[in-house]
Amino acid sequence: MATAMRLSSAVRNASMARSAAAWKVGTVSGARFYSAKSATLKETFAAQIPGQIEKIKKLKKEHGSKVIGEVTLDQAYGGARGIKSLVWEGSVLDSEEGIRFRGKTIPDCQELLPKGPGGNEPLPEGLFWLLLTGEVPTEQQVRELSAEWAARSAVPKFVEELLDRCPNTLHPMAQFSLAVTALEHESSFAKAYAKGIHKSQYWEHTFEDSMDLIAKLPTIAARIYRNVYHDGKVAETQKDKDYSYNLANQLGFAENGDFVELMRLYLTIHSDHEGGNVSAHATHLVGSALSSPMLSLAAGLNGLAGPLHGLANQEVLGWLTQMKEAIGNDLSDASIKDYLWSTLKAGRVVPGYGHAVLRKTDPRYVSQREFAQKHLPDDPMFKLVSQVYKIAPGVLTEHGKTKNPWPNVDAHSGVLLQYYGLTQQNFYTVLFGVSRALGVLPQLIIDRAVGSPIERPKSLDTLSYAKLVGAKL
Ligand code: CMX
Repeated sequence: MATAMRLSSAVRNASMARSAAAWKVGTVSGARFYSAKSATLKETFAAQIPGQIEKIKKLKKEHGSKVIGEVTLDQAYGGARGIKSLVWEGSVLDSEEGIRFRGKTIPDCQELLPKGPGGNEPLPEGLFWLLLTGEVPTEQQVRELSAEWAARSAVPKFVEELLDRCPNTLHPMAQFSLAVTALEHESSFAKAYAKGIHKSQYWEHTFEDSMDLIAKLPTIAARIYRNVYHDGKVAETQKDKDYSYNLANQLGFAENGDFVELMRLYLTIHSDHEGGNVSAHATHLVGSALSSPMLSLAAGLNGLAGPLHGLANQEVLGWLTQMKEAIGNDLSDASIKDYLWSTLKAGRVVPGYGHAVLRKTDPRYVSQREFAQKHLPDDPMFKLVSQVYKIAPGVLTEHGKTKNPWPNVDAHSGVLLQYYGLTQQNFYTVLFGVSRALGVLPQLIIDRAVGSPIERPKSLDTLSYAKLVGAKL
């Protein structure tokens, strides 16, 4: 109906772009470039919208009343675990196999996505493209996306000043969330909505905001890092470099090419983990009220900052450091086992182990382990991590509580970062947050493009649940 017909000019431009083998003239940072025309990300996505809307409409019309699951009382009291009620196009998490981004495993992405100059790791720009469109971009499309993000990277002065005024004792994640919230001031979506726009235009403003937001995150993250731990000076974004290079450079680590490669891998694998995890779900939920991408992402970041979710990567390094202090150079099986039991007996969780969905070693852990085996095989902390990997699953199984005794993504990331000198673990979740934006914002754009409704599951009180199951309390 009208939604499909009223599609914005971007859709028309997209079909024109595809039919014309034209040459494109552009400017990035004042420099004109000439290149064979390839569709931009916005054009590519715009061209998909009518088909996607039709697919969903057909699916709902023909099968809308079919039952797709049942809900037990345990699930209602158990954090909604396993209840199918969210739509998330970018990735699906299999409990045994791990994550697939648009059907592609992490090794597939490492093979298929364009790499950085002279590097082996995929560029997160390519993953963003894949998550939004389901298509693997060309080298040129990815280079143009890098240039576009670099061109949009300037952070408003008042946001920089906000960060500069934060006490160093305010956790970096709280500072990050504050800065992202403050970017609301620049929101194209919020401004357009206040003026009054047609629903069919929501996605374009969401797209523009998401691109701006992502582009500014490295500078914001680096400002927090340089303010809290160094001299407060942040390098300019280099307009001819990729996103991960710029993040590494602004943090102060780009001289080491391996660190830049690590950032490419890190930002790619931490991006998306389907829709039910706290940060993805929170972004999606807040976005469903048509809050701007800035406010929606800030909500997700606040969730990521919890120790059972993203903050676990900070917790892991702290826990490993304490273990090292306690056991010294004795990395024997018995010594690691004792330490694990002392953690469990103290009523604490073993950080970096367990998962709400996964039931095997997280492939994101595996890819980081492979990176370590290649780049830092003799690092003492990597050796400790490897020993914990050998012993912890057995101890956790014997402990008998966790449904998944295997490591998740957070069990490995800190050890890689500390090896290159990024030792301030309280900062780690900010890097996770930069990456998570690349996963949750594509879905927000898709939600707005296909007209997803405001989210509003049903809640009941305990008395009502008791009645429902025929129990007397
Ligand atoms: N160490 C000790 N106990 C653990 C555990 C661990 N690593 N993982 C789970 N358990 C315990 C739970 O606390 C729970 O105990 P209670 O019954 O006393 O409440 C029991 O095992 C059952 O939990 P589960 O169903 O296996 O796991 P959940 O889905 O409830 O929770 C998670 C998943 C990740 C929060 C949990 O495994 C955990 O706390 N892990 C450590 C923190 C961590 O690494 N978080 C990062 C996850 C990845 C991410 O989101 O970034």
